[in-house]
Formats: sequence, C-alpha cells, structure tokens
Amino acid sequence: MISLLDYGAGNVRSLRNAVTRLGYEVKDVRTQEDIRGAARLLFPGVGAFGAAMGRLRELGFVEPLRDYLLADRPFLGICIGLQCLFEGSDESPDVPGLGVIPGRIERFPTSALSVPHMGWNRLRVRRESSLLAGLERARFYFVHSYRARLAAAANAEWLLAETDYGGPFVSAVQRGQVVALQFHPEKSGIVGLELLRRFLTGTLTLAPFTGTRPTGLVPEPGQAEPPTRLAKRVIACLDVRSNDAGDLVVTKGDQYDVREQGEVRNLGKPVDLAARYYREGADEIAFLNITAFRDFPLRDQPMLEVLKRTSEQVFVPLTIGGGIRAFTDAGGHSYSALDVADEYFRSGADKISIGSDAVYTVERVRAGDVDGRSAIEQIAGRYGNQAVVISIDPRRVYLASPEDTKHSVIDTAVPGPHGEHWCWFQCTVRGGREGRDVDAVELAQICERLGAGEILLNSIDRDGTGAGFDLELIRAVRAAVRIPVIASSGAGSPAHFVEAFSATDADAALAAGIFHRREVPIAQVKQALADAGLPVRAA
Ligand code: 1PR
Repeated sequence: MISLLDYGAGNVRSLRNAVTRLGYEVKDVRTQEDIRGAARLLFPGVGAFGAAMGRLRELGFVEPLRDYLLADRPFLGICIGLQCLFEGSDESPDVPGLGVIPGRIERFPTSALSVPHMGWNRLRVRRESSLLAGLERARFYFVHSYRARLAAAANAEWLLAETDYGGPFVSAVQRGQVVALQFHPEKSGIVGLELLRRFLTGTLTLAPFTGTRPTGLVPEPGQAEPPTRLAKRVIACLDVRSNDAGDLVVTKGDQYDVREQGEVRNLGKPVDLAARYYREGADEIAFLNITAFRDFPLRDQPMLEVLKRTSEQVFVPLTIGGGIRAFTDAGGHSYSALDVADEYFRSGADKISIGSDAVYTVERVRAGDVDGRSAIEQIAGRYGNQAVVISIDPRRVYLASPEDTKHSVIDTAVPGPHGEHWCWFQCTVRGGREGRDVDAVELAQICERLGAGEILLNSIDRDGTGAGFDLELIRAVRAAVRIPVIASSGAGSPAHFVEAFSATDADAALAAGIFHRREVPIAQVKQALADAGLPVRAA
C-alpha cells in the first residue's frame, strides 16, 4: 500500500497508473493521520510552488510532513515535490517551503535557453545509491521552469545527482530514505518505472557523505565530466476521428484532407498504435481529436476512453488536443475550456493542446479585449505553463511584395506558384478549413505571453507530403519565442529529422504518416540523429 499525497492541484493520474502497473495499491492521503501512518509516501507536487505549499498549509499537512521527513521515513517527492523541500522559491517569493533542505529555488535564465526545460536529460550521479545504480547513463523526463542550484556548503549532503541546463542544477536529492527527483519517473519509460519500483520495494542504501569536499560540486582537476545535454525529442502523432461507420480510428491527411475515394483513411486503432510507438521508443505521444471543433469533446466518451486506456500502458508524456474551448450545450449548460481540459487531464493527458481557440484568443487580445480568462490563462494557471501546448495550423500566403501585408513576412527560398518570393504564414481554424488574419509568429508570441508552454508547429503545405519540414517556418517561429517548439508536418525520412534539428533550433520533431505506414521505424530516426551527433534518448 502506497500513500499518495494528491492535494487536488492537478493531474497525478500518470503516477497512479505507474504505481498500479508495478503491482501496488494507492491510498490517498486525506488527513494528517494518513501522513503519520504512511509506510511509504509519494508526493508528486503539481502546478506552482505557491499553490502547492498553500494547499499543504490549508490541509494542515506542513508539520506532519516535516516530522515524517525528519524521521527519515520513506518519501519520494517528484518535481514540485522536490522543490517544496527547500526554503522557498522565486516562483512564489512570499511563500515559505518546508525548509528541510537549505537553499532556494530559482527560475532558469531565459536569455539563451528554451524554458521550460522540457524533455529527456541525463544525471551526473554524485553519490552511490541503490536507487540509481546502473541507471547512470539513462535519460529521464524533465519539465520545469524553476530549479534548485547547487550551494556547496549548504545542501551538499543532500545532493544525489545534478543535471546541466544552462549550468548545473540539482536533479535528485537523497538523505537516508528520503528521496526527491526533479524529473518524472512515471513519464520516463522503462527506466523510470524501474526507479519507482526500487523506491516502492526495498530499503534504499546510500554511500555515506564524507563531508571532506562538497561531493561532485567542484570536479577534481582533470576529472571534469562533459555537461549533460537535453535530447531532441521525437514525437509520434495520432490524428483521431470517427470514420463513417462510427468507429474511432487513427487517420492521416494529405494537406489535412483525410479522405481517400470518399472514405476516411483508417490507419489503425488509437490505443494499439500509441502503445506500439511507446514500445518503439517515441519520446512523447500526441493525440489530436481532429473533428472536435464540430462536436463537444466531453460527450465524446470513446475518445476519453482511448485516453484512459492509453495512459495505463504508455509511460511517456501524452498530449491531447481538439475541442478545447468554451461550449454551451443544447440544454443551455455552459462549460469553460478549463472544464474540457480538466476532463482530458483526468483521463490521462499530461499536456493539452489548443488549436482554433488560440487563434480566436489572439484576435481578441489584438482588439484590446483582454480579461485574463482565456483558455490558455485558465489552464496554465491551474496546471502550469508546461501543460499548455498551442497547435498552430499555418498555410503559406505568397505576396509579390512585402509591403502587401502587415504580417511578419519572410524572403523565401521556396517560391510561390507565380514565382513570388515573399510569404507569410497564415493561421487557420477548424482543421485548416478557414484562414484568419493572424500570422503564426504573432500567434506564438501572444500565446507565450498568455502562458503557453510549448508550440506544436504544423504546416498545411507540408502535411502528409513527405517533402521534409518547413524549415523557414520553424526558424521564423523559433526565433520569436523562448518556449520549446515542436516541428511538425512533412517528415518523409530520418534525414528530415536530422535536417530539422541541424538547420533550426527546434526542440522536438513530430511525424505521423511515416510511422503509421511503417515506412520508417522510430529507432531508425533516433539512430540517424545519434549518427549526426545530436543528443537523443536511445529507442
Ligand atoms: O482546433 O483546438 O479543435 O484542435 C484541432 C486539432 O486537430 C489541431 O491541433 C489541428 O492541428 C488538428 N487537425 C484538425 N484537422 C486536421 C486534419 O488533418 N484534417 N490534423 C488536423 C492536423 C497535423 C499534424 C500531423 C502532422 C504530421 N494534423 O499534427 O500529425 O502534419 O503529419 P505527417 O508526418 O504525416 O506529415 P482544435
């Protein structure tokens, strides 16, 4: 029996699923007594530092939790669950942390880095621990905008592992049976499950802290290890919709047209395909409910069921998009975009993606209609920025002269039908059916300002063509924002992934058709990236 400290701030379904998968039962902590009586306590902090600490305080959990930690009883904190152990965080400067570990949590500098630090990175293990033995070379999934810095004298005795991202930060701490991780073992595939299993099963061993030198903080001369590098992510995307027989299928369009001789293309069953991509080494899986703009997703029970079943067997991040917007049903009952997102998170999503509604929001912002209640702000406020992806569906609009538009224009090497070499990237809504007067660069910038954590950058021109990613589009958007950008649409070969990562600063690349049709295995893409010297998580 494992006690789970879920204080209701966000989605911890992934962790529940992982623990259940390992054969343990989860008991929710509801009272102070539950903390005092726990045999093993899991604390997957979610959301913002201030909200997490505020909730612990409201529930009267701070003192029992401190007592539990100081008594060296088995504890595993994850992400914010690590940060809360420190004295405080710049994320919520007036809110004290649990103060068990000396030091403060600071934001990553955004000047030269994509923030959040999102994706698969390595650890430099600084002390021998049975928790990490043999996993020293493994990659784990991180997603966070704040981090604990190493502070030699103050917290060296806690340091278990460090990771580099714009300099070193604390990625794991341990003292006796108390462990906390900045990364998410429940989203780190097989190695993450193995790490969780070690915590759940035995008594952890840890080499003693000698105190002679702050372990690992200052490498001995000549012993400096190379910095760890964040891997470029490879994402498999499943466009899902009902076919004409009413079955939910994975489909795939050519430039967003998913019908072939009048029929919706059927490329497989969503849960089976997602599970296959997980086994084959996809770093993330995305589902896009592509006809959700017509229907109300909360009534789409089969889609929610697909999510639930997928999250029980896929232990890498799961993104769901489609239909995230406010809605009033036939009975006059109104639902907010947050209500829809809540249901997606409850069903197993780690991130949600917003398409059409983001375009309408940007139009409103531009018109000065700003009330702080956009879907992006509401969902990021509740689940954190990293949980909000903006899916952009742009199409090239060619111009004879850059003066012909007020939008961000590029001088393109891919000329238009009449030899035009100027173009802008027009955002569309409703699955590419309708162009709007917003360009992709402006959309990305405004959404970032509102709190989006990542951009999924499709291209209607390249979708399903196998002609390679639209590098000019990726460069234009990447240069305009600090949040991670996923290159999408047009992958036809492993070389296209290498090109996307070598010729642009994309953080991740996504493909659909080549994976569904088994033309290129994910492992082959990873191998090509590794051969090109790019950091990847082995498939
Ligand atoms: O507008 O919030 O309801 O979200 C709808 C979502 O569904 C959006 O994210 C939109 O991109 C997606 N969508 C809508 N219609 C289609 C369609 O294809 N008819 N799919 C669609 C978009 C694009 C990619 C695709 C890549 C890679 N799919 O995600 O997977 O282009 O394909 P490739 O590797 O085969 O080239 P809302």
